[in-house]
Amino acid sequence: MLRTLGEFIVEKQKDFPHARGELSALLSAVRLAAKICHREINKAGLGDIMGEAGEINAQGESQKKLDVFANERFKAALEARGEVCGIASEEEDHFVIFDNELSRDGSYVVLMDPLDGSSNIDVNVSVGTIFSIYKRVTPVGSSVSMEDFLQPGRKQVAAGYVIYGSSTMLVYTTGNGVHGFTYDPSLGLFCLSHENMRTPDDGNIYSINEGNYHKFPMGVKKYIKYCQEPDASPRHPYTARYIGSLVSDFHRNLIKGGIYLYPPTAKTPKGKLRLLYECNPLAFMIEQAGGKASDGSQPVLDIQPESLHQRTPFYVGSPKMVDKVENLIQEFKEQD
Ligand code: P6P
Repeated sequence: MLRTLGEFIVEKQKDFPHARGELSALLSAVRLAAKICHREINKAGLGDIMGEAGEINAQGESQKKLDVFANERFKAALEARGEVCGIASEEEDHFVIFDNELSRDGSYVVLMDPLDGSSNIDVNVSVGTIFSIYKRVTPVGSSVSMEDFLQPGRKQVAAGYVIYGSSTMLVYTTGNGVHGFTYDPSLGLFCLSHENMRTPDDGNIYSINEGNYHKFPMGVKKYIKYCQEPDASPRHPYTARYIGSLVSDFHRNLIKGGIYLYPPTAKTPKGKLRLLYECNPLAFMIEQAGGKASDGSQPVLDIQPESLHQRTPFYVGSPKMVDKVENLIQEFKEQD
């Protein structure tokens, strides 16, 4: 029996704190923006062709980089719903205040990476949107401020991603399990396809850019060699899978079991990934699915953020695999 995202949200509304339709309004904004981005991403190559006549495409719209396009679409959809008083985005240097009658009394803030891995679009590889939702901590009706955005990941009330892959999926949690919806463009509907997703306790897929090997912490080097040992366990040797698109690698490992690692490197001594709108939402989701997410020494969700765009090392996936790499990082940290 087909169950749509809208129906599922209403069904689960009681799970969302202070529910008075807030969850449905928030997630319906994400749903709308996701549909619009799906449409543009799925014809990105054509966009270039249509845009050959200067900067104007066949619809008379100015050609935009898709991550800027996605940022504008999600911002507009969230502002139009009135529940959100401000957003932070990888595409915005500062947080954006929604200063209008409708949004000023909004109780929520949203942080997002509107199109993660957008450089993959040129080579037709999956990309994703990642979002994180908090209840504001400053008084409703006052102007949203930085402290509303710099909350530890443990305080998230909802989080999710959209993966624009062989199919487009919206996967989210409100703290009551992780649920996946597959988009049917012929109906214009997200349909429940993965209810209550759980990640396997252990796995044999490791996802890391081994090109940075020489600059990894010693414990990470030891972990990579452990994965490659032929007979360290019945699962060995592990399989290396690295798409170069965080949401895609995360989604595959969530379903099959595995670990994604982005350690500190020479170029990015704090790691490359952003704490607030990449790591925290995915950490919330993986914990809700029975997995773990660490910065190498503590759960990512416990980090007290200090700035909007701060980075963190990120180890996320099956709990036994995250434990193993954490233990090796701690065991060999004197050699870093
Ligand atoms: P590297 C894409 O730019 C991204 O933010 C993630 O989607 C991806 O996992 C990672 O960076 C890839 O980074 O340094 O391996 O190319």
